[in-house]
Order: sequence, then C-alpha cells, then structure tokens
Amino acid sequence: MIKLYDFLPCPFGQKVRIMLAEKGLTYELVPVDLTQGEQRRPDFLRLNPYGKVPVLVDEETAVYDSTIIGEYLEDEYPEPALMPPLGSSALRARARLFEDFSDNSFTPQVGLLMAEMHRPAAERDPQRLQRLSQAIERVLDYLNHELHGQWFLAAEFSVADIGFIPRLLVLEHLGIQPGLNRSNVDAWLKRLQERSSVQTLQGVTIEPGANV
Ligand SMILES: N[C@@H](CCC(=O)N[C@@H](CS)C(=O)NCC(=O)O)C(=O)O
Repeated sequence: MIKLYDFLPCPFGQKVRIMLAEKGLTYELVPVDLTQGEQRRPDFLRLNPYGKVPVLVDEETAVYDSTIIGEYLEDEYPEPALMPPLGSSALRARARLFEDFSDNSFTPQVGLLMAEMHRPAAERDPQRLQRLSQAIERVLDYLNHELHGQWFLAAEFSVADIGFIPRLLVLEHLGIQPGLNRSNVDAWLKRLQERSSVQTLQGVTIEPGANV
C-alpha cells in the first residue's frame, strides 16, 4: 500500500495527488501538520532529511520531492504515462522544463502573493502585491504563447501541466483571471478542470497554510 505524507494545502503534495489519481493508484494519506512543526519530528526526518512534504512510501521505498516522486511513479507504474514517450527526447525535455519552471518560478510566486493577501488589509504592501501580480501575469502570458495550437504544454497531458495546476486554481481568489485575454490559457484551464484528478483538489487549494 502506498502512503503519502502530506499537508493538504501544499501545492507540491497536490501535484503528487493529481499524479496518483491519474494513474488510478490508491494510497493512504498520512497528514503532516506543518503548522505544528510535525515535519521536524525525528521519524519524519528519517523519511526526508529536508523536513518537507510530500513524501511517498511504497513498501520499502521512500521518495521525497514531488518531481522525483513523479519520476518514481512513472518508472514503477508507467501506465497511463504522464511523460511524453521514450524516444521523443525534445518533448520529454520540454515537459521537464515546464515542470521545473512551475516549481521554481510560478508556484512560489503565487505562494508569496497568497501570504501577502492573508495579511490584514492595513499591513499589506501594495507595491509588493503589484510586483508579485505582474510577475504571475507575465508567466501566464508566456504560457499563453507556449500553448498556441496545443492542447497541453507537452502535446499530451503530462507532468508539465500538473506542475501548474495547484496554483492556477487559486489565482481567481487572488484577483488574477488567468484566462482573461489569454484564449489559449483559458481553453487549457477548462480542459484541466474537466479532469477528475483535478476536481479532487477543489476546496483544499485555498486554505491558508504554514510555509507553503
Ligand atoms: N521541492 C519540493 C518542495 C516541497 C516543499 O517546499 N514543501 C513545503 C510545503 S508546500 C514544506 O514541507 N515546508 C515545510 C518546511 O519547510 O518546514 C517538492 O517538490 O516536493
């Protein structure tokens, strides 16, 4: 039985939950409450020395980091594939680049905007809010360009799309309309929201959390 150590609002855990749902894998969710510092408990640090969720444990194998967990799932449970097929090296590189980009340049920026928006209105820094919103809008423009003539970022639905989903779903709550004047992003988002793997995340995505 697969176990997933996770904190529901964590976007990286949400990536993994989409992957597991897409592959039709059942798992036991083991909650790690980041607000209580449970990620720093010795038994959890033995699973992930970085003290971060998500961690996936499959029998004797413990894997951390959402991207590496995705690679493990792809190796161990290859069908349905969430990467372009072997042999299409350029497309596989494109999928990996987008996943990396979402993890490093989109998800954290939206997280910072969420944190700023959760502050009492009087304590928010309007310039910071504007800077963060503009950075996110620029990523959306870039995605709109890259999605031209494509259903998904790397041909078929893949880890490239999955990386963006958790934070794409919260943008409207932060005053950003991802599909406004971006018809490719608009159609892509609708396509993503139709997937049952994505629908399972609705409702948990906008909870405030610690250090997410
Ligand atoms: N690169 C990691 C990032 C994981 C991560 O940043 N997890 C956050 C929650 S979303 C965490 O566990 N933070 C707890 C801490 O830093 O103490 C991944 O892709 O899994």
